Amino acid sequence: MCGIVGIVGKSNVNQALYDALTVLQHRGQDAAGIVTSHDGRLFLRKDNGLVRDVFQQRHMQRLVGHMGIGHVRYPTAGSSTSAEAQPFYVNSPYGITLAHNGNLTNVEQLAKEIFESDLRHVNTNSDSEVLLNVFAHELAVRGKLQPTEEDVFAAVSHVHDRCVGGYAVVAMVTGYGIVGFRDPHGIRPIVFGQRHTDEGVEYMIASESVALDVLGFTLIRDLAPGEAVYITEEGQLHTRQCAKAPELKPCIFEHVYLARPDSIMDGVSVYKARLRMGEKLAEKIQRERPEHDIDVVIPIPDTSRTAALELANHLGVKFREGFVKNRYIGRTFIMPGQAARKKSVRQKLNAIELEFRGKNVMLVDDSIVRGTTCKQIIQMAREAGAKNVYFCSAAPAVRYPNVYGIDMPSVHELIAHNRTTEQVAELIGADWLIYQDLPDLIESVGGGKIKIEQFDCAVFDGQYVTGDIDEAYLERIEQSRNDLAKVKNQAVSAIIDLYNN
Ligand code: PIN
Repeated sequence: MCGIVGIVGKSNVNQALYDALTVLQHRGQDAAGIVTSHDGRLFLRKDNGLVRDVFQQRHMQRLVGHMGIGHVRYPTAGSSTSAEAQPFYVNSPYGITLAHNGNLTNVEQLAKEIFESDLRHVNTNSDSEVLLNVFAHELAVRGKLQPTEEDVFAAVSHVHDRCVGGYAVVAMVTGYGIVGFRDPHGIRPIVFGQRHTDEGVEYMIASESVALDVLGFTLIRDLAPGEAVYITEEGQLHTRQCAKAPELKPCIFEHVYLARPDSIMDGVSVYKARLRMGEKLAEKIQRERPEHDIDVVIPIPDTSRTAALELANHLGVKFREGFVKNRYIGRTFIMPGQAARKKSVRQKLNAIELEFRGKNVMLVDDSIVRGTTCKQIIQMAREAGAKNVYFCSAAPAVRYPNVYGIDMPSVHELIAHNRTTEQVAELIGADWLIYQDLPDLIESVGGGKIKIEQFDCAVFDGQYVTGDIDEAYLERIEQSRNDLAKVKNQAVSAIIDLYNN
């Protein structure tokens, strides 16, 4: 999962891009980058780290220009070095830079084609660099000295023909404009909006509407699946449907956990969807145990608060903040003679004992993935004196890997993979475990004022909307994860050895 932004403004856009990236920081904390264009020149700064650490005054001063794009990266398999921070750049044609949220599922075949047929070199393991080269090639073959919107849209159409997977993209064609586009299933989110200034109208493209809100832009709308928006450097806006058979099937996990609650995605308020998740959970509890003995509902901060609040309301049970989260977790330093130790949940969360002592508590989290943190949290609730610890997940059991750009552990690390609810309850140490039912989650997100019938729910049901995912593919990504983990472990051991010797 990553965050993307693009702005065509009337004055320097460096500060606005920086601010937008800080608003999108929840979508990725691993690396950040901004590229701007001024007088046909590009100015780029990208590195590993949080937005506030990557950009210093001296970098910002260099990022001049009225248009630019930015990216925050979440670590996914194959993207961990600063060379793989985005935006990516190719010099031909025109000088194109690109930032991408998602994952291409046919990247191996594309990388081969790019090298063997398109005669292009790709320098990293990132699928985003492959995507950029496909787009650049498709624009280059139009053979124009000055690309028009027709050329840009034709290139996007060819990208749709060649690329499979989830992708929301912003790309800047140096000196000409910024294009945003979304895959034909609309798996990953992307919106665009405008704001009026004394100098004229400015446009922004972003992963989430909250970035527009905070910067004073008004949301025009989401890009439809397969659609592209092209804003010229002079501020002319064009949109076009570029896919042959677009079909909206957005990733439902955005609403469960990834997106900020104050965003509107495909017309649906993430906050309201989470409230409905709480309501549906309450209905399920009432169906399954009308005589339940829950004394108090306690959210595990932060994401689950919205669902937990409504769950408590509908059950008529007290809602209490039983856990306090430390917002200022520090870095882990590797000292000579010590091995790197993972930060424990204990350092991030602390229980307020008086909310637990002698009570039957219902803890609520947005989802259970590995089950490792929720196991520790249940243990903390017991140590704080809870009589019984019940656990509610606002999402159904996560049983399958994600292949469209969410960094999920491999299938064997998913606690619910090949396990029943009772088995998971036992493993995490809950006296009672309730998962949201998938139809209820779908209804929570798609059953409000704006109706969406189909979603990518693959992590819950194993049905991949692009139709190209088989066992062999899943095995390959599992293998590459394992290889990557090995390389990372070796690197950590090497650093520790260095300190020790
Ligand atoms: C964390 C949101 N959420 C908490 C992410 C824990 C799974 N985990 C997914 C639960 S926050 S586990 O609210 O945004 O801080 O199943 O792997 O133990």
